[in-house]
Amino acid sequence: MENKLKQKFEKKIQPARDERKELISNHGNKVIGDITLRQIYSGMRGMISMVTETSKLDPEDGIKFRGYSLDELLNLLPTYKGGKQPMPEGIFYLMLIGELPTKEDVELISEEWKKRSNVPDHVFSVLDSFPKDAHPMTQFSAAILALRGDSYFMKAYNDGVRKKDYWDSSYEDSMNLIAALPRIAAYIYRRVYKENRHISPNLNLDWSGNFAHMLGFDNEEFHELMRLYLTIHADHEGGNVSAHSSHLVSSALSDAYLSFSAGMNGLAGPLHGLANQEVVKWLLKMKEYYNGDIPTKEQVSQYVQKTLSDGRVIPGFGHAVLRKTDPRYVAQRNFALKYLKDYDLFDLVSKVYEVVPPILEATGKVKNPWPNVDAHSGVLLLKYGMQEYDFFTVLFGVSRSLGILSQLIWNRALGSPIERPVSMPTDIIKKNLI
Ligand code: CMX
Repeated sequence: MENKLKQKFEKKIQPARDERKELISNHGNKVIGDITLRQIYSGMRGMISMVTETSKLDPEDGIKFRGYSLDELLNLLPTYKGGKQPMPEGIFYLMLIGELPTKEDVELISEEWKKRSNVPDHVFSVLDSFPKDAHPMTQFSAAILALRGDSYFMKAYNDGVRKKDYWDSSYEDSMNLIAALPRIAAYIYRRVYKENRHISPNLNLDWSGNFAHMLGFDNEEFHELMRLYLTIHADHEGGNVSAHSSHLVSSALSDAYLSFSAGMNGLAGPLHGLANQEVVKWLLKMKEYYNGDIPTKEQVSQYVQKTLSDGRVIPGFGHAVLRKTDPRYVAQRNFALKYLKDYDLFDLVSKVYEVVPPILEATGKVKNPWPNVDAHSGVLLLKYGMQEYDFFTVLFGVSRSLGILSQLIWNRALGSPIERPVSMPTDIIKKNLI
């Protein structure tokens, strides 16, 4: 399979190179957006400044992967035998090749990742040297760097590989890294929370199923949840903090390990991926505040007001691009409506969904009062017994590897240049106003 996928990818390269060359030489001077002073002071919001092939985020319609909405993909991507949820192998194929996968394509990727899933012992030694209370994202990022000794790209680069062939060793690194991540993540989980009682991989399972198994969850419903979870978190176009920081670092020809680890350091921030842990903390604190009972809508409303008046954000709500309920939230809510109907924390999440948007809207400043992906993911995991919420961002990170690394392979194939925008001090900006 490896060759099949790699060969298929290789066939896509030249036409894409020609297309990019043609676009730049025939339309290179076309202006595709103006930049305002407000934008450069506001985190470059809305500024078109990079090219990402794998997915595109629409403020109203949400994420589209190679033109397909999440809703469509939940029906179109191949599922695991007897299951209903999409397999993340499928979304990886779609992002890399640009076409919908067949069941066979997906099964072959599963097999390929199994073959590459061995993690060298020194990576576990690095993890064992961390204090157990080091945040799981710190351990995750460090373990990715520890894997780097195996970088095919760095070896090829040191051996003088030609630019047009950079993609080949980057493909190898990316496939190896994706294959190793579940084992690394599961090792962190079992080390920190389960007294180092590790579970050997079950290579009869798919990527998600084996990950769930190594974490210690063999319930088939949880395996299905993992497939959904690892699919929907995979990519959110190129400008979000994790994808963009990986992209920036890889543009200096840093290999897949250095680049992906950089992205994970961005994902670990509370305004980005760490929000999934913050949501659970906030929900559980709210429950505790009301003596362990699920609060009424009025009480939720009071608690939300209190959070805002304490000068804090409501975690899991708002977005820099989206302007409606995140389709990834809806996908998880639909899963919960099927499997978690009577779960009290799902009831709380549903109340929060009703109560928060009008309150955020009334502040007059929040541009998107609706929930994002992180508002829902935590309770799904809690329901199946995964209580250790400071681990949740690692799950997000495992999934995000699919988007970031398929894009990295493309960037190498297309010879994307080093990223180097221009910055300005305020006094020069002021002079330009006159
Ligand atoms: N609760 C309270 N205030 C919020 C808010 C929220 N959920 N979302 C935005 N605001 C505030 C901002 O802090 C900002 O306030 P100031 O002007 O006082 O600084 C104002 O509303 C305008 O912000 P915005 O333009 O609507 O939002 P941004 O693009 O600046 O920020 C985001 C987007 C996601 C960082 C923000 O909505 C937020 O902090 N949300 C909570 C954290 C969260 O859920 N992050 C996860 C996002 C998804 C992901 O990446 O995983």
